[in-house]
Amino acid sequence: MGQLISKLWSLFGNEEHKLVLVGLDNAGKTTILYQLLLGEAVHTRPTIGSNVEEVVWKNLRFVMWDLGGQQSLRSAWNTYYTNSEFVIMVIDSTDRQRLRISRDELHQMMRHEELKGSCLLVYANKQDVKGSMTAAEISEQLDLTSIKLHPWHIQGCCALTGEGLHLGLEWIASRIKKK
Ligand SMILES: Nc1nc2c(ncn2[C@@H]2O[C@H](COP(=O)(O)OP(=O)(O)OP(=O)(O)O)[C@@H](O)[C@H]2O)c(=O)[nH]1
Ligand SMILES: [Mg+2]
Repeated sequence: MGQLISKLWSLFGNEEHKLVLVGLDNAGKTTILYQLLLGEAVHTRPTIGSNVEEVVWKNLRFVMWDLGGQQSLRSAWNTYYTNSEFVIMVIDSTDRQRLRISRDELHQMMRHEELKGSCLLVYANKQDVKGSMTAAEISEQLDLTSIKLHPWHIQGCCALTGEGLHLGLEWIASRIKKK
């Protein structure tokens, strides 16, 4: 009975899904959050702490936590992990030099006890910039295939136009349906 009610509840779109948006500073996390919320590119400043917004999409309600990515702020990411169903890691596809740092942050993060059972979406952002790395290249450099305990997916996107962002959400929706 309880399960039936919770299924009906989710069908009516009342269930909230918590997501955390992480990635290095300047990756485009805040731009993505507000592109999803407002459908436009907003002017951003480096995030100190976090932004949180409720994004409703196709009958799904997401509570999205956008975390500041500067080095000094990354150690606080884990304080947001509780009950997160999805991790969205945003990569600046033009930032070849710091991809190793992203890889290390990502693998350390996905080992965290509180993210057990979470799914990982990687946005390869800034695909509009000429010469940016492809999603396949980023996938390889991040060593995504070594992540066996979490379902993962990588999606190229451009937060300025919104291109690719909804394809990422489609994957998230498909994971929710599988639960
Ligand atoms: N060309 C291009 N620029 C982008 C894109 N997405 C974001 N930017 C720019 O990248 C810069 C950083 O974007 P933010 O969204 O503030 O980055 P952030 O990841 O939230 O950074 P922190 O808050 O410091 O962690 C801004 O100047 C954005 O306009 C994109 O898809 N293409
Ligand atoms: Mg930000």
